[in-house]
Amino acid sequence: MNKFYVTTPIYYVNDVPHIGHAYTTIIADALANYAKLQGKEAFFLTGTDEHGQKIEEAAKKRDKSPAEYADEISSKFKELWDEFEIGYDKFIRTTEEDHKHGVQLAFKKMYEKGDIYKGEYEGHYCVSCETFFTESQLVDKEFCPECGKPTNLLKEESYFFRLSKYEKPLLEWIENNPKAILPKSRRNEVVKFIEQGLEDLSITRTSFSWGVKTPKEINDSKHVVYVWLDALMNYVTALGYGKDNKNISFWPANYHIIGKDILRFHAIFWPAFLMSLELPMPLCIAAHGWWTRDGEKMSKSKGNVVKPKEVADAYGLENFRYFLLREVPFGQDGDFAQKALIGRINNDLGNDLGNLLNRIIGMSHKYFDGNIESSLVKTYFQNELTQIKSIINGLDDYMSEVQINKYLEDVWKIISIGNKIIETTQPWTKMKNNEEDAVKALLGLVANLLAKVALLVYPIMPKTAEKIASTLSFEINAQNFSKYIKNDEMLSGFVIEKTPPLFPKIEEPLLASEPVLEPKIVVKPEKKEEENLNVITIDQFFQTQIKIGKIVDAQEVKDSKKLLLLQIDIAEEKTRQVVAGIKEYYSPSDLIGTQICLVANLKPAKLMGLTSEGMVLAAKDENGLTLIRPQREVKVGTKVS
Ligand code: ME8
Repeated sequence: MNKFYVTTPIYYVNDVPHIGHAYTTIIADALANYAKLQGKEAFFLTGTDEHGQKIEEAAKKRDKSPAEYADEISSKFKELWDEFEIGYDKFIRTTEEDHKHGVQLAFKKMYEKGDIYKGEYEGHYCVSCETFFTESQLVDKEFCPECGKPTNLLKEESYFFRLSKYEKPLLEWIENNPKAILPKSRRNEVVKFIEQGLEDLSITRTSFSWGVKTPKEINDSKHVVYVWLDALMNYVTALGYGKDNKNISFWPANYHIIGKDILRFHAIFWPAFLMSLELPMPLCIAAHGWWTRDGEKMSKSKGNVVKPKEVADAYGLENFRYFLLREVPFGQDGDFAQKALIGRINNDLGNDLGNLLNRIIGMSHKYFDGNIESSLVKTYFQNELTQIKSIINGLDDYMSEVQINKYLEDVWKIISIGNKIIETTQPWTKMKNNEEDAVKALLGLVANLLAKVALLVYPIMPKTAEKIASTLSFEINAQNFSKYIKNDEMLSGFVIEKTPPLFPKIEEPLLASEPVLEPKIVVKPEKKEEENLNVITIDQFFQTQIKIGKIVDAQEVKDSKKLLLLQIDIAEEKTRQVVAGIKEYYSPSDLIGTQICLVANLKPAKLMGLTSEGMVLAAKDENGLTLIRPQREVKVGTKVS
C-alpha cells in the first residue's frame, strides 16, 4: 500500500496553543484525511518540543521544574488536538526516552563520520528563538532580527556540525526537486540564503542542562544537544529511529508543514543532518504564512491572541477549519476577523452549500416523496457533468501543492453549478408543465454533485461531509472516493433524508472582538417603566399602516442570492414594487397570486438599484422563513389592525 507521512512542527511548551498552532495542525490533518481517502496508509505526527534554555527559564519563572512544566503544557496541546478530533497517529514528546536515544545515536553517527568537531562558540544567542546570530545579523548590534528581543553574548565550548560541507549538496537537492520547498517564493529565499555561504553550526550548549545529553561515547557530559538538532530529529525518532525502526518505512516524509518562521531550520539544517545520516530527503517542506488578528500582530501583552478553542466553541469547529483553510492562499499571511469568519459561514457554507442541499430535500419531497435517481441525469445535463469532471481533474494538483484554498474555491465552483442550474431549469415551472423527467434529472444531478462535494470537503470538514453523505444514503470512505470521484460513477436511487439546516445563520459576532483590558463601569440613566418594557401606545402602533396585498408578479433580482422583486396590488392606482429578501425560501412561481401583509407607509428605499415601496411581513425561526398571510382570501387593500 502507498505510504504517506505528514508532520506538524513540535510546539514549544512555553506557550498555550493559539490560532497559529491550530492552523498548522489542521492543514496537516486535512492532508492526512485526503491521503486516507486516496487509499493511502497515512501516518500523521505532531507533538511538543520540550527542551532548551527557553523552557528551562519559563519553568523557573513559575517556580516549577522543567519536567513538571513541560508535562503541564504538553498536555494542553494534546487535549486541544483531541478535542479538535485531530487524527494524529503519534503525539511525540522530546522528553521521551526513545526520542533521546535516537538523538544520541544520530549525534554519534555524525561524530563518527567526521561531521562534528569540537570548538568554541563566540556570538549572540536569542533564547526566545533558540537561534545563534552573528553580530552583523543583529538589529542595532543587540536585538534579534527575528523577534526583536535582546540577545545574549555567548562564549562557550561547543561542538559544531559541518554545515558548510553541505552547501553544494543542499543547492543540488533543491535544484533537482522543484517542489521540495513550497511555496516557490520561500524556495527562492532558501536558495539565496545558502548561496551567501553557510557557516558551521554550534550544536551543543554547556551553560544549562535541560536537554538531551551528548552520547556517552563522546565522553563530554557537560554538553547538552542544541534544541533544534534535538527537535528536528523527532521526525524520524517518532518512526522508531534509534530504537526498533517500527514505522521507518514511512520515511521520507511527504510533507513537513511548518510556519515561515522556522523555514531555515527545516529547509537547511534538517536536510543537512539527514545527508550526514545518509537518510533520504523529505519530499516537501511547506511553509505557511502568519496569522494576525484584526490586522494586528497577536501578542499576550496586547491580550489579542486568538484562542482556537474559544473560536471553535462559538462558531463550530468545522466552520472554523473551513475558514482557516479557505481564507488564505497557502504561504501568505492571514488575518482573523470575526466579520470574515461570519461571511464565510453565512455565504459559502450556508447560502451556497447548505441551501443547495435544502433545496433538493425540499423539492424531492414535494414532488417525488423524496425519491432521487440518477438514470436521467446524462440525458438532460451532460454539459454540467462535463464541467464538474473537468473541475475535479484539477483538484489533486492543488491538494498536492497544499493550495487548499484553491482546492476549496474549485469545489465551490461545483456547488455553484448546482445552484445555477436550479435557477435556470426552474423546476417549479417544469412541474406545472408536466415535465417531470426534467425535474427528476435535475434532482439527480444535484444529488450526485453534492455527493462528490461531500467526498471532496471531507478532508477539511469530516463531520459535515458525513452528514451530507448520510442524507444522500452513502458513506464516506476510500472505496466511494474512488467510485464517485476517480471513476465518476453515479449514485444508485435512494430516498433523501430530511435534515435540519447544516449551517444556521450567524447574525452577529459571537466573541468579544476587543480584549477587555479594564472593565468599564457604565452608569445607565434610569428609564421610565414604559421605556424599560419597550411598550408603545395604540397610536404609535397605528402609525404603521399594514395592508393586505396580492403578489401579482415576482422576479429574481439579477446577481442577488437573496432578493426577489415583487409587484403587489394593494388596491391603489399602481401596484407597489417591493424588493424582499426571501429568495432563499420562495421561488417566484410559488408567490404569484398569494396574499400577504404589506407595511404600506414605509419610506421608499433602494436595494441593488431597485426602488422598494414597502415591506412584506414574515417570521423566521430555525426552520426557515415564512410569509405572514391571511387565513382566507381578503379584499386587497384591507387594513390590518
Ligand atoms: O518553533 N501564525 O515551536 P513554536 C501562524 N518548537 N502560525 C503560527 C503563528 C502565527 N501567528 N504562531 C505560531 C517551534 N505558529 C519549534 C518547532 S519543529 C522541529 C520545532 C505556528 O511553538 C507555526 O507553524 O514556536 C510555527 O512554525 C509554529 O507554530 C511554531 O511553534
